[in-house]
Amino acid sequence: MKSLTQHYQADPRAADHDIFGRVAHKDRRGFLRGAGLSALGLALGSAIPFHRSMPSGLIPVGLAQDMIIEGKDGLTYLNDRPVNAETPAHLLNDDITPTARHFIRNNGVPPEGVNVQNWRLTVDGLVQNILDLSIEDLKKRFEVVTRALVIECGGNGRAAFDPPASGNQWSLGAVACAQWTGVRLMDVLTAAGVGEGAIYTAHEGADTHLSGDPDKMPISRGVPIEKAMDPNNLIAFEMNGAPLHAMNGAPLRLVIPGYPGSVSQKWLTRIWLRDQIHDGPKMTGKSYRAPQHPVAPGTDVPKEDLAIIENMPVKSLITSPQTGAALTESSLSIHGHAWSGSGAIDQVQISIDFGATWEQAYLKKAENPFAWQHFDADIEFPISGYYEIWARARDETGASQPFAISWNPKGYLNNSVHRVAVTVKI
Ligand SMILES: Nc1nc2c(c(=O)[nH]1)N[C@H]1C(S)=C(S)[C@@H](COP(=O)(O)O)O[C@H]1N2
Ligand SMILES: [Mo]
Repeated sequence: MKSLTQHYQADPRAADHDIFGRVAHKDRRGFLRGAGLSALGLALGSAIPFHRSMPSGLIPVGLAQDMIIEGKDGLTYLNDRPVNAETPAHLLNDDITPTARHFIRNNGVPPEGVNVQNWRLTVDGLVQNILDLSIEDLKKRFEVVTRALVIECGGNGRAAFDPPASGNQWSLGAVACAQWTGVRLMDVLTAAGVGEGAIYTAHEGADTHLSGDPDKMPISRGVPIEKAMDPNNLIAFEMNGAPLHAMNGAPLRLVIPGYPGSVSQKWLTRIWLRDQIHDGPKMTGKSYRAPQHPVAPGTDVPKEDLAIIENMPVKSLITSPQTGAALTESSLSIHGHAWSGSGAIDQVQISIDFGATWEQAYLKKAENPFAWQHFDADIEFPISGYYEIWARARDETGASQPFAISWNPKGYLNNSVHRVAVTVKI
């Protein structure tokens, strides 16, 4: 049996055509029919009796989950080209996210045949000295540090938007906190000498555009110089004590915590200092932008009213129990993490009565700035029945999590209260 991945590896255009029909490469929402359906049946190893009821563009779960990426485990695949995979909340229970459980968000095709020895990073643009560094140079010239840092995709939680927002339908798991080792971005920029007039960085990576066009980059974002000079940002070459995973940017990437994950360029080859806000792919238009003021769900917000997303909002995730759990005891320990792009978390509260009353969770201090903080709480269910466990975090700026999604057109920044449903039969 040929997997969807193998099919795509062998011939992506043919695979698109077979699976999505003729409109495939531009718009995958083609109707599955004719040759497409029989190819699908072939790939699945059996016919699809109810194919007439299949919504257009649907990838059978039997195929999407058939992906195997070495070194990854338990992820839910949203797409296979580009690869996008998130981690179910209950598999994010570790204090430090194992590499196997770190989500993957690709906009293009990862580079192949990566050679660590020959890898170069160029730092240029408005700098006093252009740098052209190997990974060995980075290790020799700069202090090597290890930090636990949260990376969260700006679109994490998009699946809950109503009306829906287009883009990857992430539920809760496009977030992770791995232990990253590398050199400080600040130290490298200082060595290059930030030139007068430099206000923004521009990041480039070695991945290629889905179209195959070598002149197009899948994504190139940047941050204001003040953010770039934050000592917590890393140019990382290790993840959890081992070389980076191929899907998480091997051999070199940026980790710029606190901002949307999209600024943390993977397969990093160039940092370019500019005298204007960077205008690379996914920096312009409506990408990674949100209205500055709340808007009613479904509002068509003009471009001028959208601002580039900077600090990610305060958020928490319950990692135990798992939603849907059938519990047989009245006492339960709850576990999870909380984080914010704007500083430490100072409180996490738990409710099992739909927010009528809240109990303080025990909150650990962060291992270092921009690491997530773990919380635990012991609760008692009074009687058998259906419960929702809710968690709500507050950061040191006083910001807390809303109940409703603050809707925006592209489905970013969903930090609404996490709700886990359980049944209790004592
Ligand atoms: N070169 C490159 N860097 C990239 C991306 C990409 O597609 N190409 N995706 C970005 C986005 S949108 C996110 S959320 C993070 C995800 O990092 P991860 O895949 O290691 O979880 O990488 C960012 N860096
Ligand atoms: Mo992202």
